[in-house]
Amino acid sequence: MARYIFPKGFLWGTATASYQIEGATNEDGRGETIWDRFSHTPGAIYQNQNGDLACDHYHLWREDIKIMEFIGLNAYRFSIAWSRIFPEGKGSLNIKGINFYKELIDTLLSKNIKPVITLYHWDLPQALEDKGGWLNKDTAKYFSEYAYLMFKTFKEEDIIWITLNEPWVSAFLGYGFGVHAPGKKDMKGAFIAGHNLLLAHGLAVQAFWENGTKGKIGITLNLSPVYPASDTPEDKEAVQIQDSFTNRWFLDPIFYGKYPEDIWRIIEKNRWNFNYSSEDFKIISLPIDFIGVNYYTRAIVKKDSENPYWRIKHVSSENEKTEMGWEVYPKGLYDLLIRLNRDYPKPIYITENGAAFNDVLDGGRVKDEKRIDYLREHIKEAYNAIRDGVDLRGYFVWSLMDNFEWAHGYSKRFGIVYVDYSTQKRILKDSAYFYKRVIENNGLED
Ligand code: IFM
Repeated sequence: MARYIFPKGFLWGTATASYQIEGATNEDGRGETIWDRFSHTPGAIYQNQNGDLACDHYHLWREDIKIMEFIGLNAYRFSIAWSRIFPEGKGSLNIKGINFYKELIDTLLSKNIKPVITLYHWDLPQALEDKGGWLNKDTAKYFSEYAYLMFKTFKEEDIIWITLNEPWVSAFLGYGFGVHAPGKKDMKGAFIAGHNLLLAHGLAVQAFWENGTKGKIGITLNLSPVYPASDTPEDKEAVQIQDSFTNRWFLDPIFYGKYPEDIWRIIEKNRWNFNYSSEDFKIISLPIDFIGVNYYTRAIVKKDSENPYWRIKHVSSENEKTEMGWEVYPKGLYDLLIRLNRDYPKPIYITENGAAFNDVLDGGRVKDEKRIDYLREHIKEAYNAIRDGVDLRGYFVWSLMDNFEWAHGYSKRFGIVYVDYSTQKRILKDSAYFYKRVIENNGLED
């Protein structure tokens, strides 16, 4: 029997995000966000659903914390809605918004659940989007002012702060491919948005260090290891391009203060170049405490001369897929962690890992065996990475509960807790009981 027992003090958490769970979008002075606007645009979201009510966590958060206590979490990752603090993104602040998060944070701390707080999980105040959003460099400055206020408010608390969640997704799905808010379709714009997001991250890190905040600071990136479809030099080159575009485009500036050259060449060829100064990179690469990794699946690519921009094509494997169509590939998590440890050495938290499956509530129970298998196999690979030298400090299941899955609305369920959206009743799935046992044992036996 193999044993996978994690180091003492390892964080076992779950993750959520404000727009996906809170609801109460018009309450207590919260300002409109790009996701309110986008989700109310006909045709943008599956069945025109929106986050107006979501899981009503804004009202049910006490009950949700009780669930966290029952599962035994020692950490909880959530995000602050910028527009609850600054309804217009800047200027006058909204004390009711601060009080909401203060109560939430105090309660978590009183239950020994460490708050892991994302400052930006995609819900940009609409007032800032009206001035250009992430295409406007000023947004980075306003973000750092909001971040500074949060660091000051919670200066004495032992919090893990995450500046941004998945800036690649914000930039490319929001400004390049138009499938996320604000729904813009312009590749040059996506690269500019990405740069300003990186700058926002750096300025917030600067604010963190200047303020002498007690906690820790880092960023969360969505990362996928890339594998070639064959051993040909062409397919290996395709791997390089895909890796530079999705992984290194954000890692390299943060760790080494520069963009990967191969992508910059593609940018120039397509006349997507934008201006930036070397000063920007000094800020973007300010030291951080850790890197947050969101891992769901891997990418397999081959060369494709027909593709006008990237000359690569994604290839599907025969392996099992989740409801999102994402291949289940636990070994990819191991490969990714080993590579990060080699090329970008820093403590790591797996800030998201999980799967959407077609859960059925039957007689008050959800037997989500596939999710249990998914979690078990990924937790084992996380353990293997620690065994092989990776400084991994925590693991967060996405998600605590089913929620608003962006353009997919409520059609994809990622939670270990089932949400009956007609009553807002929470029902622990079998995976929640599985995770409870993992936490009690600080690992697995298999
Ligand atoms: O729901 C999202 C989350 O907001 C960011 N990471 C991926 C999750 C699943 O798609």
